[in-house]
Amino acid sequence: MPFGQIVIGPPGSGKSTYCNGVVQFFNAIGRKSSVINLDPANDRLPYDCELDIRDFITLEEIMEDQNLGPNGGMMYALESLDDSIDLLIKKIEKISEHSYIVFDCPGQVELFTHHSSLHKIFKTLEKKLDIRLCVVSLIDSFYLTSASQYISVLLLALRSMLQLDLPHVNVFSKIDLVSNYGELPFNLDYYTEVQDLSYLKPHVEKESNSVLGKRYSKLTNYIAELVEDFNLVSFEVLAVEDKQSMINLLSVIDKANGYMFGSTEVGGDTVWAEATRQGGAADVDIQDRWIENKAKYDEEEAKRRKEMIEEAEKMEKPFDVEDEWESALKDWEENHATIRK
Ligand SMILES: Nc1nc2c(ncn2[C@@H]2O[C@H](COP(=O)(O)OP(=O)(O)OP(=O)(O)O)[C@@H](O)[C@H]2O)c(=O)[nH]1
Ligand SMILES: [Mg+2]
Repeated sequence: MPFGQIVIGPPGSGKSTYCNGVVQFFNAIGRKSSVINLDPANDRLPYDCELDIRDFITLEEIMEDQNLGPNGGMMYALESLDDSIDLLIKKIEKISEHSYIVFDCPGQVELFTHHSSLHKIFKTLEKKLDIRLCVVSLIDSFYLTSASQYISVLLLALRSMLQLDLPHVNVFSKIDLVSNYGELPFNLDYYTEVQDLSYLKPHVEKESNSVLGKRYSKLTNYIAELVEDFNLVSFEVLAVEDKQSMINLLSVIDKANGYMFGSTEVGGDTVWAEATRQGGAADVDIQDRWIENKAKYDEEEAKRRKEMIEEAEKMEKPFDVEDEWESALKDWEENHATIRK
Protein backbone atom coordinates (compact mmCIF):
# COMPACT_ATOMS: atom_id res chain seq x y z
CA MET A 1 0.00 0.00 0.00
CA PRO A 2 1.53 3.37 -1.02
CA PHE A 3 1.89 6.31 1.38
CA GLY A 4 2.66 9.97 0.95
CA GLN A 5 2.40 13.53 2.15
CA ILE A 6 1.12 16.67 0.46
CA VAL A 7 3.08 19.75 1.42
CA ILE A 8 1.06 22.97 1.26
CA GLY A 9 1.34 26.48 2.68
CA PRO A 10 1.41 30.14 1.65
CA PRO A 11 4.22 31.40 -0.63
CA GLY A 12 7.60 31.32 1.05
CA SER A 13 6.45 29.26 4.04
CA GLY A 14 9.28 26.76 3.43
CA LYS A 15 7.59 23.98 1.42
CA SER A 16 10.36 23.20 -1.07
CA THR A 17 13.06 23.46 1.61
CA TYR A 18 11.08 21.05 3.76
CA CYS A 19 10.63 18.58 0.85
CA ASN A 20 14.39 18.59 0.40
CA GLY A 21 14.96 18.01 4.14
CA VAL A 22 12.41 15.21 4.26
CA VAL A 23 14.06 13.32 1.43
CA GLN A 24 17.45 13.63 3.15
CA PHE A 25 15.93 12.29 6.33
CA PHE A 26 14.25 9.38 4.52
CA ASN A 27 17.56 8.53 2.84
CA ALA A 28 19.19 8.41 6.26
CA ILE A 29 16.62 6.01 7.70
CA GLY A 30 16.57 3.91 4.55
CA ARG A 31 13.06 4.76 3.34
CA LYS A 32 12.76 5.01 -0.43
CA SER A 33 11.07 8.30 -1.25
CA SER A 34 10.44 10.59 -4.22
CA VAL A 35 9.37 14.20 -4.52
CA ILE A 36 6.77 15.16 -7.10
CA ASN A 37 6.61 18.84 -7.94
CA LEU A 38 3.02 20.02 -8.50
CA ASP A 39 3.91 23.71 -8.74
CA PRO A 40 3.96 24.81 -12.42
CA ALA A 41 5.80 27.99 -11.39
CA ASN A 42 8.55 26.23 -9.46
CA ASP A 43 11.57 26.36 -11.77
CA ARG A 44 14.27 26.16 -9.09
CA LEU A 45 13.92 22.91 -7.19
CA PRO A 46 16.30 22.29 -4.30
CA TYR A 47 15.77 18.50 -4.60
CA ASP A 48 16.01 15.81 -7.26
CA CYS A 49 12.53 15.57 -8.60
CA GLU A 50 11.11 12.23 -9.76
CA LEU A 51 8.16 13.77 -11.57
CA ASP A 52 7.71 17.44 -12.42
CA ILE A 53 4.40 19.01 -13.39
CA ARG A 54 6.50 21.38 -15.47
CA ASP A 55 7.11 18.49 -17.86
CA PHE A 56 3.37 18.69 -18.63
CA ILE A 57 2.75 22.38 -18.26
CA THR A 58 4.62 25.52 -17.25
CA LEU A 59 3.22 28.74 -15.90
CA GLU A 60 5.13 30.87 -18.41
CA GLU A 61 3.61 29.00 -21.37
CA ILE A 62 0.10 29.27 -20.00
CA MET A 63 0.46 32.97 -19.26
CA GLU A 64 1.60 33.58 -22.82
CA ASP A 65 -0.85 31.27 -24.61
CA GLN A 66 -3.90 32.31 -22.61
CA ASN A 67 -2.89 35.90 -22.02
CA LEU A 68 -3.22 35.51 -18.27
CA GLY A 69 -1.35 36.90 -15.29
CA PRO A 70 0.51 34.68 -12.80
CA ASN A 71 -2.48 33.95 -10.53
CA GLY A 72 -5.02 33.31 -13.29
CA GLY A 73 -2.33 31.30 -15.05
CA MET A 74 -1.87 29.09 -12.00
CA MET A 75 -5.62 28.36 -11.78
CA TYR A 76 -5.73 27.58 -15.49
CA ALA A 77 -2.68 25.35 -15.25
CA LEU A 78 -4.22 23.21 -12.52
CA GLU A 79 -7.55 23.03 -14.27
CA SER A 80 -5.90 21.83 -17.44
CA LEU A 81 -3.93 19.33 -15.42
CA ASP A 82 -7.26 18.07 -14.19
CA ASP A 83 -7.99 17.10 -17.81
CA SER A 84 -4.80 15.08 -18.16
CA ILE A 85 -5.07 13.54 -14.73
CA ASP A 86 -5.09 9.97 -16.06
CA LEU A 87 -1.63 10.38 -17.52
CA LEU A 88 -0.36 11.99 -14.33
CA ILE A 89 -1.86 9.25 -12.19
CA LYS A 90 -0.25 6.57 -14.32
CA LYS A 91 3.14 8.17 -13.73
CA ILE A 92 2.53 8.58 -10.00
CA GLU A 93 1.34 4.98 -9.76
CA LYS A 94 4.63 3.76 -11.21
CA ILE A 95 6.59 5.81 -8.68
CA SER A 96 4.40 4.80 -5.74
CA GLU A 97 5.07 1.11 -6.38
CA HIS A 98 8.57 1.50 -5.02
CA SER A 99 8.57 4.74 -3.12
CA TYR A 100 6.94 6.96 -0.48
CA ILE A 101 5.73 10.14 -2.18
CA VAL A 102 6.16 13.78 -1.15
CA PHE A 103 4.12 16.31 -3.17
CA ASP A 104 5.49 19.86 -3.30
CA CYS A 105 2.53 22.15 -3.99
CA PRO A 106 2.01 25.72 -5.19
CA GLY A 107 1.73 28.48 -2.57
CA GLN A 108 -1.53 30.13 -3.66
CA VAL A 109 -3.80 29.49 -0.68
CA GLU A 110 -6.98 29.77 -2.71
CA LEU A 111 -6.03 26.49 -4.39
CA PHE A 112 -6.66 24.81 -1.06
CA THR A 113 -9.46 26.91 0.32
CA HIS A 114 -11.93 27.48 -2.52
CA HIS A 115 -10.69 25.85 -5.68
CA SER A 116 -11.34 22.20 -6.28
CA SER A 117 -8.70 21.04 -8.81
CA LEU A 118 -6.05 19.93 -6.33
CA HIS A 119 -8.66 18.41 -4.07
CA LYS A 120 -10.00 16.39 -6.99
CA ILE A 121 -6.52 15.27 -7.99
CA PHE A 122 -5.73 13.98 -4.50
CA LYS A 123 -9.10 12.28 -4.09
CA THR A 124 -8.65 10.52 -7.42
CA LEU A 125 -5.18 9.41 -6.36
CA GLU A 126 -6.58 8.02 -3.12
CA LYS A 127 -9.32 6.16 -4.95
CA LYS A 128 -7.28 4.79 -7.84
CA LEU A 129 -4.02 4.00 -6.06
CA ASP A 130 -5.38 3.41 -2.57
CA ILE A 131 -2.60 5.73 -1.42
CA ARG A 132 -2.68 6.93 2.21
CA LEU A 133 -2.09 10.65 2.20
CA CYS A 134 -1.62 13.29 4.82
CA VAL A 135 -1.48 17.06 4.31
CA VAL A 136 1.46 18.88 5.86
CA SER A 137 0.43 22.52 6.04
CA LEU A 138 3.30 24.92 6.71
CA ILE A 139 2.69 28.40 8.10
CA ASP A 140 5.52 30.86 8.72
CA SER A 141 6.04 31.47 12.46
CA PHE A 142 6.14 35.17 11.74
CA TYR A 143 2.33 35.10 11.99
CA LEU A 144 2.63 34.43 15.71
CA THR A 145 3.72 38.01 16.24
CA SER A 146 0.26 39.51 15.71
CA ALA A 147 -2.87 38.23 17.45
CA SER A 148 -5.18 39.07 14.53
CA GLN A 149 -2.85 37.51 11.96
CA TYR A 150 -2.57 34.43 14.12
CA ILE A 151 -6.37 34.09 14.13
CA SER A 152 -6.47 34.54 10.34
CA VAL A 153 -3.93 31.74 10.05
CA LEU A 154 -6.09 29.50 12.22
CA LEU A 155 -9.04 30.13 9.95
CA LEU A 156 -6.90 29.36 6.92
CA ALA A 157 -5.78 26.09 8.47
CA LEU A 158 -9.34 25.14 9.36
CA ARG A 159 -10.55 26.06 5.89
CA SER A 160 -8.00 23.85 4.14
CA MET A 161 -8.65 21.00 6.59
CA LEU A 162 -12.35 21.09 5.75
CA GLN A 163 -11.83 21.62 2.02
CA LEU A 164 -9.19 18.95 1.42
CA ASP A 165 -10.82 16.45 3.75
CA LEU A 166 -7.59 14.55 4.47
CA PRO A 167 -5.60 14.03 7.68
CA HIS A 168 -3.74 17.26 8.39
CA VAL A 169 -0.59 18.13 10.27
CA ASN A 170 -0.36 21.91 10.68
CA VAL A 171 3.12 23.24 11.27
CA PHE A 172 4.63 26.59 12.29
CA SER A 173 7.71 26.65 10.09
CA LYS A 174 10.95 28.63 10.65
CA ILE A 175 10.47 28.40 14.40
CA ASP A 176 14.20 29.12 14.75
CA LEU A 177 13.42 32.72 13.79
CA VAL A 178 10.59 33.34 16.24
CA SER A 179 12.81 34.60 19.06
CA ASN A 180 14.11 37.34 16.75
CA TYR A 181 10.66 38.88 16.43
CA GLY A 182 10.45 40.17 20.00
CA GLU A 183 8.64 38.85 23.04
CA LEU A 184 5.32 37.07 22.53
CA PRO A 185 2.56 37.61 25.11
CA PHE A 186 2.08 33.84 25.58
CA ASN A 187 4.23 30.73 25.63
CA LEU A 188 4.66 28.88 22.33
CA ASP A 189 2.49 26.00 23.56
CA TYR A 190 -0.44 28.37 23.81
CA TYR A 191 -0.16 29.06 20.08
CA THR A 192 0.41 25.46 19.06
CA GLU A 193 -2.34 23.95 21.19
CA VAL A 194 -4.94 26.56 20.13
CA GLN A 195 -6.85 26.62 23.37
CA ASP A 196 -8.91 29.39 24.97
CA LEU A 197 -8.51 32.01 22.29
CA SER A 198 -10.40 34.55 24.40
CA TYR A 199 -7.05 35.50 25.98
CA LEU A 200 -6.15 37.06 22.63
CA LYS A 201 -9.04 39.55 22.75
CA PRO A 202 -7.16 42.46 24.39
CA HIS A 203 -4.28 41.96 21.96
CA VAL A 204 -6.58 41.98 18.94
CA GLU A 205 -8.24 45.14 20.24
CA LYS A 206 -4.91 46.84 20.79
CA GLU A 207 -3.99 46.15 17.17
CA SER A 208 -7.10 47.91 15.79
CA ASN A 209 -7.93 51.24 17.36
CA SER A 210 -9.92 53.06 14.63
CA VAL A 211 -13.72 52.87 14.29
CA LEU A 212 -13.51 50.29 11.50
CA GLY A 213 -10.76 48.65 13.46
CA LYS A 214 -13.20 48.04 16.32
CA ARG A 215 -15.49 46.18 13.94
CA TYR A 216 -12.54 44.28 12.61
CA SER A 217 -11.55 43.20 16.09
CA LYS A 218 -15.14 42.08 16.75
CA LEU A 219 -15.07 40.00 13.56
CA THR A 220 -11.68 38.56 14.52
CA ASN A 221 -13.04 37.57 17.92
CA TYR A 222 -16.02 35.82 16.31
CA ILE A 223 -13.66 33.94 14.01
CA ALA A 224 -11.61 32.89 17.04
CA GLU A 225 -14.77 31.48 18.66
CA LEU A 226 -15.64 29.61 15.48
CA VAL A 227 -12.19 28.05 15.20
CA GLU A 228 -12.33 27.07 18.85
CA ASP A 229 -15.77 25.48 18.42
CA PHE A 230 -14.46 23.20 15.68
CA ASN A 231 -11.64 22.13 18.00
CA LEU A 232 -9.69 20.70 15.07
CA VAL A 233 -6.69 22.96 14.67
CA SER A 234 -3.38 22.45 16.43
CA PHE A 235 0.23 22.85 15.35
CA GLU A 236 3.65 21.24 15.39
CA VAL A 237 6.78 23.36 15.02
CA LEU A 238 9.67 23.02 12.58
CA ALA A 239 13.13 24.46 12.03
CA VAL A 240 14.27 22.65 8.97
CA GLU A 241 17.98 22.73 9.89
CA ASP A 242 17.27 21.30 13.35
CA LYS A 243 17.30 17.56 12.94
CA GLN A 244 15.46 16.84 16.19
CA SER A 245 12.54 19.00 15.11
CA MET A 246 12.42 17.22 11.73
CA ILE A 247 12.47 13.82 13.42
CA ASN A 248 9.67 14.78 15.82
CA LEU A 249 7.55 16.16 13.02
CA LEU A 250 8.02 13.07 10.87
CA SER A 251 6.99 10.78 13.68
CA VAL A 252 3.73 12.78 13.90
CA ILE A 253 3.22 12.61 10.13
CA ASP A 254 3.85 8.85 10.05
CA LYS A 255 1.06 8.50 12.55
CA ALA A 256 -1.30 10.84 10.67
CA ASN A 257 -1.15 9.01 7.32
CA GLY A 258 -1.03 5.62 8.98
CA TYR A 259 2.46 4.74 7.78
CA MET A 260 3.44 3.89 11.33
CA PHE A 261 0.69 1.28 11.55
CA GLY A 262 0.67 0.19 7.94
CA SER A 263 2.85 -1.97 5.83
CA THR A 264 6.51 -1.21 5.27
CA GLU A 265 6.47 -2.82 1.84
CA VAL A 266 7.86 0.28 0.20
CA GLY A 267 9.96 1.08 3.25
CA GLY A 268 13.29 -0.38 4.13
CA ASP A 269 13.18 1.66 7.33
CA THR A 270 12.35 -1.04 9.84
CA VAL A 271 14.38 0.43 12.72
CA TRP A 272 12.69 3.79 12.49
CA ALA A 273 9.25 2.24 11.93
CA GLU A 274 9.66 0.12 15.06
CA ALA A 275 10.85 3.07 17.17
CA THR A 276 7.90 5.26 16.17
CA ARG A 277 5.39 2.44 16.54
CA GLN A 278 6.51 1.96 20.09
CA GLY A 279 6.89 5.55 21.16
CA GLY A 280 5.07 8.18 19.07
CA ALA A 281 6.32 11.75 19.22
CA ALA A 282 8.72 12.94 21.90
CA ASP A 283 7.41 15.50 24.34
CA VAL A 284 9.62 18.51 23.63
CA ASP A 285 9.41 21.73 25.65
CA ILE A 286 9.22 24.08 22.66
CA GLN A 287 9.22 27.25 24.75
CA ASP A 288 12.50 26.17 26.33
CA ARG A 289 14.04 24.99 23.04
CA TRP A 290 13.09 27.90 20.79
CA ILE A 291 12.79 30.86 23.12
CA GLU A 292 14.09 30.62 26.67
CA ASN A 293 17.26 28.59 26.16
CA LYS A 294 17.60 28.74 22.39
CA ALA A 295 21.18 30.07 22.48
CA LYS A 296 22.30 27.28 24.80
CA TYR A 297 20.76 24.53 22.62
CA ASP A 298 22.16 26.07 19.44
CA GLU A 299 25.61 26.25 21.00
CA GLU A 300 25.45 22.59 22.07
CA GLU A 301 24.34 21.64 18.59
CA ALA A 302 27.19 23.58 16.96
CA LYS A 303 29.70 22.01 19.37
CA ARG A 304 28.46 18.52 18.60
CA ARG A 305 28.68 19.17 14.88
CA LYS A 306 32.22 20.45 15.22
CA GLU A 307 33.19 17.34 17.16
CA MET A 308 31.69 15.10 14.49
CA ILE A 309 33.60 16.93 11.76
CA GLU A 310 36.85 16.61 13.73
CA GLU A 311 36.20 12.93 14.34
CA ALA A 312 35.64 12.35 10.61
CA GLU A 313 38.81 14.27 9.78
CA LYS A 314 40.79 12.15 12.23
CA MET A 315 39.51 9.01 10.55
CA GLU A 316 40.23 10.60 7.19
CA LYS A 317 36.74 10.06 5.86
CA PRO A 318 34.46 12.74 4.45
CA PHE A 319 31.79 14.07 6.82
CA ASP A 320 28.39 14.04 5.18
CA VAL A 321 24.78 14.75 5.95
CA GLU A 322 24.05 11.05 6.48
CA ASP A 323 26.46 10.99 9.45
CA GLU A 324 24.64 13.97 10.92
CA TRP A 325 21.28 12.27 10.55
CA GLU A 326 22.57 9.07 12.01
CA SER A 327 23.82 10.84 15.11
CA ALA A 328 20.59 12.87 15.43
CA LEU A 329 18.52 9.70 15.21
CA LYS A 330 20.61 8.06 17.90
CA ASP A 331 20.04 11.04 20.20
CA TRP A 332 16.35 11.02 19.45
CA GLU A 333 16.02 7.33 20.25
CA GLU A 334 17.90 7.75 23.54
CA ASN A 335 15.79 10.73 24.47
CA HIS A 336 12.71 8.86 23.44
CA ALA A 337 13.56 5.82 25.50
CA THR A 338 13.97 8.05 28.58
CA ILE A 339 10.61 9.63 27.95
CA ARG A 340 8.97 6.24 27.57
CA LYS A 341 10.31 4.88 30.86
N1 LIG B 1 15.36 30.22 9.16
C1 LIG B 1 14.68 29.34 8.41
N2 LIG B 1 14.47 29.57 7.10
C2 LIG B 1 13.77 28.68 6.39
C3 LIG B 1 13.23 27.49 6.98
N3 LIG B 1 12.56 26.81 6.00
C4 LIG B 1 12.69 27.54 4.87
N4 LIG B 1 13.40 28.66 5.08
C5 LIG B 1 13.74 29.73 4.10
O1 LIG B 1 12.53 30.32 3.63
C6 LIG B 1 12.65 30.74 2.27
C7 LIG B 1 11.49 30.18 1.45
O2 LIG B 1 11.59 28.77 1.43
P1 LIG B 1 10.96 27.87 0.25
O3 LIG B 1 11.22 26.47 0.63
O4 LIG B 1 11.39 28.34 -1.08
O5 LIG B 1 9.43 28.22 0.45
P2 LIG B 1 8.20 27.71 -0.45
O6 LIG B 1 7.06 27.59 0.48
O7 LIG B 1 8.60 26.53 -1.25
O8 LIG B 1 7.99 28.98 -1.39
P3 LIG B 1 7.09 29.05 -2.73
O9 LIG B 1 7.40 27.83 -3.55
O10 LIG B 1 7.56 30.33 -3.37
O11 LIG B 1 5.68 29.12 -2.30
C8 LIG B 1 14.01 30.23 1.81
O12 LIG B 1 14.92 31.30 1.86
C9 LIG B 1 14.38 29.17 2.83
O13 LIG B 1 15.78 29.04 3.01
C10 LIG B 1 13.47 27.27 8.38
O14 LIG B 1 13.04 26.27 9.00
N5 LIG B 1 14.19 28.23 9.04
MG1 LIG C 1 8.49 26.13 -3.34
